[in-house]
Amino acid sequence: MANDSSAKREWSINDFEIGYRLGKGKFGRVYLAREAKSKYIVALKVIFKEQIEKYQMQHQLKREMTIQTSLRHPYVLRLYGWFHDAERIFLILEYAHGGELYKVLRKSGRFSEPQAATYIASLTHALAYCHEKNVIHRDIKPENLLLDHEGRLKIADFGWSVQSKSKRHTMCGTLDYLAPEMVENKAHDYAVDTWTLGVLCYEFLYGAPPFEADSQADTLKRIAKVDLSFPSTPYVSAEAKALITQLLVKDSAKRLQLEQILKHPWIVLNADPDGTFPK
Ligand code: VEK
Repeated sequence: MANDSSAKREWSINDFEIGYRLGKGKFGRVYLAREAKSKYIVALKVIFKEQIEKYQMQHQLKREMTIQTSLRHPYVLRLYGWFHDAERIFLILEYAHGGELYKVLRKSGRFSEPQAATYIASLTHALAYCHEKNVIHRDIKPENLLLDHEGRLKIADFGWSVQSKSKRHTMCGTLDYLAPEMVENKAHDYAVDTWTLGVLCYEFLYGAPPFEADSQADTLKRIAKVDLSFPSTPYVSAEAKALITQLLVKDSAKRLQLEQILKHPWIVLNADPDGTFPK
């Protein structure tokens, strides 16, 4: 399973010993499982075809599978392969022993600056890698982030991600007639993930997202206004607030770029270069 020579193998449910359920979602379930021959531990995601068809999610699922299979990065959860039977689709995923990041966050309330900076740096590395491959995740949130046995962050769930064709491939002809918003379009798309880093950084440090409100309509209003304020607490440094302020910028072209995040003093000072965070 771990080595690439097995990548082309055709799998079936008989190759796996199924363990306890790790989670349950609208479209299926995730189980701890072990490949019978190698004893390699994986997370087996079981998706019901009927549900996928009912909600017309075939294209989205196929996109998620294609994208996640093509990504190889220490902070991106691996999708090793897939197979199906008459009713179900099975995704063979990397097992993240540390479980869901949001549970760790809810349990501890908020993270220390070194822990928060380590996760933000790991996410930035992973997103820079995804963007290099023209993949925009678009749905980074604590529920989609897992931790491995060493506390290393893993982006899971590429359900809402898109692979934008690079401008070089889509437009071979003249660029002279392009409007500025078209020229800037790609950078804008990618900046969606950068905004999310600002939201997450805030949530990691304060324990709640920055634009929380009583109703969804009010959250949207707060986002549109960038109604950002920092509760007074001695736990969050001026450097951390400066980074968040440079990420949560309405004009996407003015947001800090991923490379600049990695050079930011707060990250340089606080993030573990190995991305590990012991319990
Ligand atoms: C369908 C569907 C989605 C979910 C929610 N959730 C997704 C992430 N899952 C896990 C995956 Br994929 C890989 N490794 C995991 N390790 C854990 C874990 C370790 N200790 C506790 N947990 C929960 N979860 C993982 C779980 C399910 N459910 O169905």
